[in-house]
Parts: sequence; C-alpha cells; structure tokens
Amino acid sequence: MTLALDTATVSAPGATVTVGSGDAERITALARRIAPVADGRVDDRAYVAAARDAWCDLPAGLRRALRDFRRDSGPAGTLLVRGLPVGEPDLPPTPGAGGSVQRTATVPAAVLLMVAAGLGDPAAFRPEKTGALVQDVVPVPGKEDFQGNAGSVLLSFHTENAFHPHRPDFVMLLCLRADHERVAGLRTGCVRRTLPLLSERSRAALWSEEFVTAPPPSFGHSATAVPHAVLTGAVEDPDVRVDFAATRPMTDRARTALTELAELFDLTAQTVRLAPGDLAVVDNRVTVHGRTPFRPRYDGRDRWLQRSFVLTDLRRSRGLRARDGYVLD
Ligand SMILES: O=C(O)CCC(=O)C(=O)O
Ligand SMILES: [Fe+2]
Repeated sequence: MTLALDTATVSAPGATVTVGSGDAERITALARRIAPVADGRVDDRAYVAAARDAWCDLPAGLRRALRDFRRDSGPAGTLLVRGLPVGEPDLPPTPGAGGSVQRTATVPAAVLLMVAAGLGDPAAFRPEKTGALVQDVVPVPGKEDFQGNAGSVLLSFHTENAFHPHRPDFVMLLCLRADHERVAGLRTGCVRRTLPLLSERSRAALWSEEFVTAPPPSFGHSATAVPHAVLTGAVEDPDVRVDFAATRPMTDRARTALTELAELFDLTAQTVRLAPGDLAVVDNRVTVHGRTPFRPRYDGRDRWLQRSFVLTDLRRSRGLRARDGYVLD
C-alpha cells in the first residue's frame, strides 16, 4: 500500500527529503543494532549515546539535509523527511491512555533519537509526559476539546513550551499511523513569512515585553510567567515566541497585534497530512505549529505520532538537568 503525502494540502512547501527503500533498510538495521543497549531503555544515557554514535552511520544524504536544516531552516522553518522506517507491519495498536510514552527501543524511537542526536541533543521536561525522551501524540478519550496533543479539535498555533526559558529548538513529529479519514493536518506558520505582512504598529508591539505566557498547571512553580516579547533577536529575522491558547496581551496594542499575527499565520499556513514514515522537523525558534481537527475512533487504529524535542546547546540548561542527563526539572 502506498501512503503518499497529500501534496494538495501543501500551500507553500518547506524542504522535503525522501529516504529510499535501501536507505530505510539501513536505518532499520541501525535501530536493531542499538536496541539491546541499556536493555532497550531509550531514556538511559547509554542508549542515547548509542543513538548518537549510530547517527554517524545514517545515510550521508539524510545527515547532510538535517545538518543544512540545522544551520538554516529556510523560509518555512520546516523539514519533512519521508520514507523513514517506523516498524510496520508489526506496529502495535495506537495507545489510548493520556500521557503515554515510549520507554522501550523500537525502530521509530531509534529514528527519533538518532536524528535528535545529530540535530543537537534530545531533551524533555520532567513535568510533561514524565520526562520521556520519546512521547506519544495520540487522541485520548474525553480530551477531545483539549488544547494539547491529546485533543482532536483544531489545535491552535503555538511555539512549543512557549512559557519556558529552555523551550526546544526543534520539535520532531514522526508519523506511525495516520487518522482514519486522513484529514488531520500538521499546520505550521513561519514568522519569516508573516513578518513582512505585519503593520508597523503591530510589529512594534510584538517587539515589546507586553505579553505573558503562563505555564500549564503541571509545571507548578518551576516556571514563572514573566512579561516577554513575541519577537526577539534580529530585526530582519527574529525569533517568535507565542502560544495563541496561552499567551495573554498586557496592553491594547499587544492585543491588536496578537490578533493580526494570528490572522497572518492562518493566511500563510502550510498544512501537511503526515503519512506513516513521515518525520516533520519544526524549527521552534521561527515556526509555530498546530493541527487541524479529526475524528478519533478509539479502536487502536487512531492517529499516532511520536515526538521528541531537540536542544541545540544542551549546556545552557545544565542548571536544570540533574547529573547532566537529558531531562529538565
Ligand atoms: O498533533 C499534531 O500534529 C501536533 C501536536 C503538537 O502540537 C505537539 O505534539 O507538540
Ligand atoms: Fe506542539
């Protein structure tokens, strides 16, 4: 069966690379090679070290594309890698429990951690999905309306962990199984596209520290909401930091600017219906992401993505990571 990306839904595609079947077999072999390390506990530092080592043996074309993307994520701030092995046809049923994670060595977990270790280093937040380095993104019964990855209504645009000083540099989403109706789309919007379209007044507001983004309750007091700007860095190529479900304006001009920015992200959005074997890498510094709605059936065949975060400079968060591990407390 061919599960092709529905290119008709891509308005202005970001970079795409396709892994050939021979390379996919090599990648599967690498995943099998490292599977016994640390008894297959993917959160163990020895497993991560093995994944980092295996990165060096990934097909050169894939490594080149990822390293180029790391240096310059381009006008869309996304890279789609297609044709990766995800363990089909022996894929187990889609998990249905809230907070479910992947603790054991599988082909998709190896793919995520090998790529993470090449783009930077994998990282996770202890209060979020128990700090697992590979997390399930699945619809959860009763959570349909939730503005988070357990939901199935429209998920609004957000910078991942926008409230956090060490938010991921890259968010990786690997599709193991598409939704039944193949309508769920990963939506991305890049500030490199919206910036030239913003009014002068809104642009000025977005550069000012007139916004607060509260952490989700699970993070407790470990992150406090201090006023921040939505745009920072280089005037011609800023970073963006916003979560349209959580970022609150503190002034009238900030409110107007947020509305304008949301409209422009909608206008310039690109939507990709991920197929099994598709890995979307989102540059979380310049690109926000969300998801179109879909209808879960909770029958074990629902949409199933696995997610890992990447920090390009792990050292910067050392104060939050016990024993120089990969989990931020
Ligand atoms: O379901 C998706 O496609 C994206 C979910 C999401 O925002 C995330 O897992 O960070
Ligand atoms: Fe997200």
